Amino acid sequence: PVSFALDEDQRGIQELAVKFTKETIIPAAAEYDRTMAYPWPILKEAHELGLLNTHVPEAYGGPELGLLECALVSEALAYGCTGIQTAMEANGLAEAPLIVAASHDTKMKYLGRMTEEPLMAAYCVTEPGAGSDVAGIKTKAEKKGDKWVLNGNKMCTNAGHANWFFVLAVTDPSAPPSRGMTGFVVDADSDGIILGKKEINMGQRCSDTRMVTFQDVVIPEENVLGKPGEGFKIAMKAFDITRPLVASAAVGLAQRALEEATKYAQERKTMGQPIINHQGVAFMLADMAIGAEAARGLVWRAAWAKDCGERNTFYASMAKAFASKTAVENANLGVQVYGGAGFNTEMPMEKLYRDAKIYELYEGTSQIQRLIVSRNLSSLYP
Ligand code: CO8
Ligand code: FAD
Repeated sequence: PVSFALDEDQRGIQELAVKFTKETIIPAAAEYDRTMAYPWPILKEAHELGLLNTHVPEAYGGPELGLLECALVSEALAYGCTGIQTAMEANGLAEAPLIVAASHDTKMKYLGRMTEEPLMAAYCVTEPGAGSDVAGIKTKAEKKGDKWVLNGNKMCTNAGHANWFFVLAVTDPSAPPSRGMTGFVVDADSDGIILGKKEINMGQRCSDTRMVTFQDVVIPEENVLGKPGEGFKIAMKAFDITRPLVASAAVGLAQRALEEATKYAQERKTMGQPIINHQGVAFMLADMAIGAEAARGLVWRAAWAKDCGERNTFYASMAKAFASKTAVENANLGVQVYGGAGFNTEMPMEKLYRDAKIYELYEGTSQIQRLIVSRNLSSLYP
């Protein structure tokens, strides 16, 4: 039966994440934003509580939560700080290709260690010359004897703190991209890995984005995920897991903006009234509430489809596009409700405004989500 009521286990994990956000993330968020320091102490605590690596299967020490449960966690954490949550979610993204395609031994080795210790990992697909166009990546890996040799540049989250990388590389330039690329797990301490400087971003500033250069990095054959040539599809299938979660984080930000703005509108007075009594302000709040609720509904739809074992690409892209737009709109309206105070760095809305924009960019831009949605339409409605 279809139900919006969460069961006891779902409420339990949601409450755990909400409590952690309230007690640990929210008090620290502004300072991490200011210093841009990587939030290690918070990540360690989250690991201890089981809030990191939430979709890692039980066989490898993880909680093996369904995607809907992972979405509840993502929304709750992102409500507190999307910079910190992005660092956490980037682990989930790096792990997703392994969950999709790695052998038992590879999962045991690389997912197992993530659950044993508070370690971070990174998903390396984007390059300076190719982001939306994954088929256009240039990083290549060549088979030499029983090893692979990797060369190229990637741009990714968590790079400076990763224990290992998922890397997508061209292995057969003569094949079409969807059959000529291979996914690898690469240990971060391998020779030939050069880390670039931390990028200074508009928002989510404690999250670590940087270039990684692979120069003749030697990878053992057992670190190939699936079979050579399957990498492009593995990278895409990973997004079916993670786009609903990134969308869910955008909902967390949208919800935070709504709640902060609603509180402020009841306190702030103009023309002898709390501003919430002015219809012009109340309608902005109403739009924010409609957006957050609708976006959450799409996230749950996308997560539910995956949990039912269906291909959810279509809904994952809808959820990602809509929730990102909602995050940006709610942050914008939130600043408007705050008036001049919304522009002040000591008020929460300014950070939400800066943090929101990335949702329309990473994990596939809003244009790419529309491309994916639109490509499904003619077969759905012939
Ligand atoms: N599942 C299975 N197969 C798939 C899927 C899928 N989801 N998607 C595509 N395929 C298959 C197709 O069926 C096709 O198969 P075949 O060749 O057998 O017919 C093949 O793959 C090629 O597909 P397309 O023809 O659709 O390939 P295109 O090159 O035309 O287009 C996209 C593909 C959709 C444009 C693709 O390149 C894309 O998704 N681009 C966006 C890239 C992206 O999202 N990058 C994000 C990088 S990660 C990131 O930003 C991390 C952010 C921070 C992390 C922290 C989280 C909070
Ligand atoms: P481009 O692909 O150059 O796009 C430029 C513009 O053109 C965009 O508006 C885009 O929507 C539009 N466009 C492009 N192609 C089309 C089309 N066919 N139709 C319509 N419009 C189109 N990548 C990773 O692999 N791993 C990570 O961990 C990661 N983390 C990131 C963290 C941050 C903070 C940032 C900023 C980026 C990160 N990325 C990561 C990269 C991110 O996924 C890409 O920036 C994103 O996919 C867009 O690619 P691009 O920047 O090359 O833009």
